[in-house]
Amino acid sequence: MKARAAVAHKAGEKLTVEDVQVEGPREGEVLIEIKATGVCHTDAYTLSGKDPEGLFPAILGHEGAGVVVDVGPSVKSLKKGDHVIPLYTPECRQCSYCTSGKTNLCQAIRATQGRGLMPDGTSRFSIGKERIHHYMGTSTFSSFTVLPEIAVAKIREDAPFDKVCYIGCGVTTGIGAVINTAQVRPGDNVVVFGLGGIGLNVIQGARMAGADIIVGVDINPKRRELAERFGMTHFVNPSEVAGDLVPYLVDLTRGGADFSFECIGNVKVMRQALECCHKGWGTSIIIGVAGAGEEIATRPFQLVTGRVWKGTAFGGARGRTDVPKIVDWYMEGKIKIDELITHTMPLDDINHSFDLMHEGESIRSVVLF
Ligand code: NAD
Ligand code: DAO
Ligand code: ZN
Repeated sequence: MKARAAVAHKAGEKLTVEDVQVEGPREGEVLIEIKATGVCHTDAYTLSGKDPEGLFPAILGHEGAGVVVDVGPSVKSLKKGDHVIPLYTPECRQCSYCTSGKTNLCQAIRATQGRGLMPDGTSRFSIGKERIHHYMGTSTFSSFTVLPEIAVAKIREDAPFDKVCYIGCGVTTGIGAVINTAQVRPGDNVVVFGLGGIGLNVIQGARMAGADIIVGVDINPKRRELAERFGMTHFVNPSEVAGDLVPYLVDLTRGGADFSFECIGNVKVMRQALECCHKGWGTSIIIGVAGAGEEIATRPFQLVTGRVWKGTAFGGARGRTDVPKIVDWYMEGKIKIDELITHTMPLDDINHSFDLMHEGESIRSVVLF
């Protein structure tokens, strides 16, 4: 069948919106009509060419929502008409990672997903004779996409696609990092570095968890007002701090953060995030994705004296289990999403969403199909 998609032909070039061929679902796969997709920093990172795993040509996008329009043989958990969110982190519930109960990093389709292919080693996308790669197993910048059943979360039908698509990455990553990975408890003090699409969700997760002091750190002063509405209690602009940022944050949190979160992808900030943690127990969670080849550094004594360095992917969430619950939280008014979707646009204008992101103007742009 024909679909309309934004295609990334080469690293560093703009996407081109064009017709692509999409093959129907094979064994264990479903065809999804995408209704809305967010545009995340990670799409921009891959498009820029900095992603060592980036493959071209590809259809990017990993923050979508839509409707199942066809199912392949042996699909049991989904049917035509189901409302769904595609998952870049699948949940097979059978591999040793899933059954360990220790991680959300299901490995069932990891090898082929990393090569931009479906689990049988082929692509469902083409333009003429040219094969187009899938991206993160989701390729939501296409009006139709194909996913394995194990990488699809079924959601309630009254949830608006143009809002809950954001749960496909940013919302779940930020809130999940607080609840699943850090397990912030009432009264904890938290520092969040980077108040963009991820960091603001960390802030709202910290507020939900009952954190006491919630410090937000960002070089963009425009982020302050929204972060305050999401629960930030103190704003710090590093360029306005005289002297070192780390001791300033240690003072502000009365001895150091119980938890800090790096939501930028900057290895220098990752060090500050670790070192502003409380001696003896403070834990720093890396969420940001750093450039290829970059490394983190600190003095080992920081760890000897009890600080802990951790990371999280997709907020530690098990997608098929947790994503429908997060959609319920939104529908019940327990979490905010609308305020973070600052721009919407048709697929034809998708390149504008990358400009807005680079200019620091948007939190989330959502493309409507
Ligand atoms: P974003 O661009 O919306 O936000 C980044 C924020 O950091 C901006 O507000 C910017 O002003 C601020 N910033 C930049 N440099 C800074 C500095 N030196 N000090 C303080 N603030 C600074 O990006 P986002 O969509 O929120 O994504 C953040 C990071 O998270 C990216 O690296 C993205 O790839 C990554 N990410 C990780 C996961 C995961 O599962 N681990 C999931 C999604 C995104
Ligand atoms: O299982 O080895 C693995 C890789 C899982 C990939 C998880 C990616 C999470 C971070 C990338 C940013 C997502 C938008
Ligand atoms: Zn698994």
